[in-house]
Amino acid sequence: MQANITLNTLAINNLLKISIIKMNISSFTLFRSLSLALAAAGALSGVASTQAEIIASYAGSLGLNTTTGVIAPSDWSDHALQPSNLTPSAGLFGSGNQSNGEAYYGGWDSTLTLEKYVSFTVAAESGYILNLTDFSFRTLPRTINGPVTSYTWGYRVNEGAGFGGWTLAHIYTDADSNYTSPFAKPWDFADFSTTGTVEFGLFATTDSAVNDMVSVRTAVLNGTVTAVPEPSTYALVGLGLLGALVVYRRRLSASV
Ligand SMILES: [Ca+2]
Repeated sequence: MQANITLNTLAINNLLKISIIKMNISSFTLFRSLSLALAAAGALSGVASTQAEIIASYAGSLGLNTTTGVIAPSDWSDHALQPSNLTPSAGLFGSGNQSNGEAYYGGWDSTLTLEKYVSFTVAAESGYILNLTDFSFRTLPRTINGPVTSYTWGYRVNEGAGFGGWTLAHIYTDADSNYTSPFAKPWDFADFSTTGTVEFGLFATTDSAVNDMVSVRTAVLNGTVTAVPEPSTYALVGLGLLGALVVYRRRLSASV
């Protein structure tokens, strides 16, 4: 962050020097106005380069309700509101095992249906924006009653009741079924930013027995949370440039 600002400062300072020489103006007022604009621009450029961090994290070993399968968030970002619990929708049922850190969800169908999912929501605090980059999901290679045939995760923004609006990613199929240890499956979706409420949901299919269970060990959403630049910051840049223009025009008329 500091390096970017320093580079910008050098570049703009050089531009300033060249401009001042060309205009043959050595006004401190001009320099002060442009410096003010530069400082505000520096503040803006610093906003976008926050380190990547965990936006929301769930683990069956932490915060698991073993009779419902609901998992409370174990970690979330500064300036994000506390994410909701990871919760099965109507039509599914959940349970869990605290000793191996797994939540179990049943009630799936043999084909994907948008009415059944396990999901959580997350949003930024007022004045902040979520910049979401990737997601990972960890499950256990065990079958309870019957095999899970696919895992699909999706996200949607500002959706209330209803089952639409999902951007889905099929992240596991039978082709991966030879695994022998717990696995994490990353989902590197196209980065996006929003001040809205984002819901992440798991959709699964099983080989048709209603009691087949999906296990969830962890679910982690990554990105950054950054401040929405305040209008006053933009206003400061504008004022600085306006001041420089006024001085420049005065000098021009004075020199005629
Ligand atoms: Ca990404």
